[in-house]
Amino acid sequence: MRHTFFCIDGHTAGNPVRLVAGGAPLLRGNTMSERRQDFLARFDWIRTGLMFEPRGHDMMSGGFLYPPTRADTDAGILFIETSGCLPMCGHGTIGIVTFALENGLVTPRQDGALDLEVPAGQIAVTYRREGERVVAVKIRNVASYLAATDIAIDVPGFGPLTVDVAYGGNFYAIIEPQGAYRGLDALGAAEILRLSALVRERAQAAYTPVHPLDETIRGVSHVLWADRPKGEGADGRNAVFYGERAIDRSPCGTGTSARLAHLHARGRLAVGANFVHESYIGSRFTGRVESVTSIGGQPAIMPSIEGSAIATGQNTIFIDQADRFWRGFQVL
Ligand code: PYC
Repeated sequence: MRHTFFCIDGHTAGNPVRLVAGGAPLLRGNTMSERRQDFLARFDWIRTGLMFEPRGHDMMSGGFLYPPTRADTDAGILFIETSGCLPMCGHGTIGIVTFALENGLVTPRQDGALDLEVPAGQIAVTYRREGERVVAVKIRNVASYLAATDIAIDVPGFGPLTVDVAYGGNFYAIIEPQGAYRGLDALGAAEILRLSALVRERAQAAYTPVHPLDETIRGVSHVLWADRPKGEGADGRNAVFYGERAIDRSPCGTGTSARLAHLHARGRLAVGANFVHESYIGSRFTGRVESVTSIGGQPAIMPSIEGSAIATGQNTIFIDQADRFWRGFQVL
């Protein structure tokens, strides 16, 4: 049996986005969170087939557009990635919205704005066009909060670290420069990849976060190495580790949201202040604490992230069960 998927490939600030514009399975569920569970139970082979080698790679990431489940939204997004189906993905949303609008795959109820459902909740998007191109996408993300502070972990061969855990659509272990961690350039990509898996495992063993409103969102899935800014006009820099071997090439939308919540809760970022966040490769998102709120009784913020994406081509992909590697594989 050969399945065909029509994709628009591209990147947001350097990180890949594969919008699967044709071939999405019909899903059961009254919310995108329920549809996510249904997809994971019945169609995870589509994710692994499209994200893993040989059709994808360690950083591959993307998603599907679905009809909305509510009358007051325009569409739903289901994210797929090497590590699973994320509750929310910022760089993915910027790419999917850009490619969908540029190709007429979604018709906004109001020009310049989209209300979208994602598994983590509802997000509001505004965008700017120049001719045929969408040149900027701003996401008002889900409520984000600092979940735990000062978790002491020991990383063998590296030393002790103190990490905080914050939520911005996924749960992040956040490490600021300290002790043996002297900054991203001193650490380097190979060490970030090697150490992050250990940090995630140890942070997760010490503290397993669970979202107060959706218990399917649980666990430290990402690691954010925070650093001082490098380029002119930036406020901070980061490297986000996800999956088993990926450093986000973008500044990471949910990571930036978690970092904004972290800095705000620590009294280091005011409501209304912009925070220009650089990625490991120097690309940028502009984040902002839009307002304060609470979630499950704990203080939270409403963050926004703005960035842009570029389509690199159309890609018709076969998953053919005659192929020994039809489900994809990872080399770990
Ligand atoms: O932009 O939210 C994001 C993201 C999550 C994992 C990779 N990018």
